[in-house]
Amino acid sequence: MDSPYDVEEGGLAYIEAMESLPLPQTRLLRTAIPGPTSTTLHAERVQQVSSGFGVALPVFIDRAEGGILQDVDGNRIIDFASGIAVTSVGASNPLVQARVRDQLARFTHTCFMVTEYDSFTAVCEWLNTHTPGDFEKRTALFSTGAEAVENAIKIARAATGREKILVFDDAYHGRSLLTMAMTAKENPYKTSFGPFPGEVHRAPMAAPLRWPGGAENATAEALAGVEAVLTAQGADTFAAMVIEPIQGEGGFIVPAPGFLAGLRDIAARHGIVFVLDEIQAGMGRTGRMFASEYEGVAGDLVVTGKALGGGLPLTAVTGRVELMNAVHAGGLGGTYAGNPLACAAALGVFEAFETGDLLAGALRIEDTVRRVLEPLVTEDSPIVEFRGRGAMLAIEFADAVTLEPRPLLAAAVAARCHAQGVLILVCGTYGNVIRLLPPLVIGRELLEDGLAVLVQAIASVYAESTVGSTAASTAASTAASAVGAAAARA
Ligand code: PLZ
Repeated sequence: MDSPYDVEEGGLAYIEAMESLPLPQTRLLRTAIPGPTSTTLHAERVQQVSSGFGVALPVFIDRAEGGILQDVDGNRIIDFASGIAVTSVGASNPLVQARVRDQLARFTHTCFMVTEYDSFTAVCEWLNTHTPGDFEKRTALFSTGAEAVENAIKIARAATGREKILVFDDAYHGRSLLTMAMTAKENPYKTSFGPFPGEVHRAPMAAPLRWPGGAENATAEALAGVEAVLTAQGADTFAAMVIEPIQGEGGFIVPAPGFLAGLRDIAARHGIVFVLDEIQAGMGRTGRMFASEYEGVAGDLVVTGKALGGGLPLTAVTGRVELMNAVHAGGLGGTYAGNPLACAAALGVFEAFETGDLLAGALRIEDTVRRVLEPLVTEDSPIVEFRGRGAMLAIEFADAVTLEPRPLLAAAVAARCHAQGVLILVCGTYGNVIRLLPPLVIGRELLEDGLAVLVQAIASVYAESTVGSTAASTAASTAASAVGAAAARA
């Protein structure tokens, strides 16, 4: 199909007609990626935008829908990023669009601290009902994830009268000053931005792959490590313990079984508020509405964001009424906190989950991806682990024997995928993890096409490096069959 930018076919009317059509859910390469228009726009960007902003793929997007990002050169790129786990219901979900359009026509903003609107209450009610935990809850809405995490700390401090915060190795909680201190990775998040707020202490994370005492001992030994930090620092001086139920930026690390429940028990024993940062893993991403459900664990406070607003900035802190109401009146807020357009979008997101089969969709994505990528983890393969849940999945590149991270392999694979029109993101403390975050609404054929490109990219990178021979031949044959399966469907 032609790009809407091919105006010869009928000028503006043609463009408008094209724009009202659904975006075809197939990958299409019309130019190199990035194409000439993106390249020009990127050059202009460099002249205007702070160089502090990086970019994973310097391509400018014209439209996005389902599993496709269509760029300004008319290329159709498979979206394995969802704007970092935001557009789970799709970047043009009609239920989200309809509610936002209606709200836009009525009013854009009042500031909830000035005059009220009931969509704010409705979003809070949904979160109070759907977050894990069979106790009375209240919710506060905010705009960014970092802001919500900071507010969870404010609430925990007000409720406990304590100051300290416990966070974990490989954690990511944001880029504001306090959340930078809570984030583990130095570069790029923290370099040159200190000093940071004090009273942030770090404990071991029960990360199975690299746990020195072996994966089977990770939970018990990490919990002992947590107790040791608390003992050394004074357990009764901690306001909050904050953890991602599956770590996101840190490398899609699924904590060893029982770790989250053990933390909850430790927190309860010491009167520490247990805070789950579900910003990336929550809102259906893992095939359950909240990732902590897999471990049967409820937070005293749970922080949500990203997919909550369906692409509009909306985040929340939800938790026990006695904590949420411990803050003095007027102590929480923000000009844009729970903006009406964002609340309308969230109500559309809830409707999408209630009417669509999206949690099952996330599990189907996991099945398909697991079938293709898990076989690549062989004894001499630099893919040392396939992990994650639902539509939050990753492969880690490292030396098969020493586990020394191989970030250059991950970067090379991502670059080849990008050139073939598949948007892949890298993450991890060592930058050696390829993560997949497709929209939950991605079609199976598109998903398989994207995976075939990924496997082919891995095989071609192996072919040019010194990767073990069985790993290389496994990748090559997996690539051949993945490509074959995708082609058979096309
Ligand atoms: N907590 C678990 O994943 C945001 C950050 C990308 P904000 N993750 C993507 C980047 O490089 O800035 C995130 C998260 C978890 C908190 C946050 C912060 O959310 O909305 O970016 O502030």
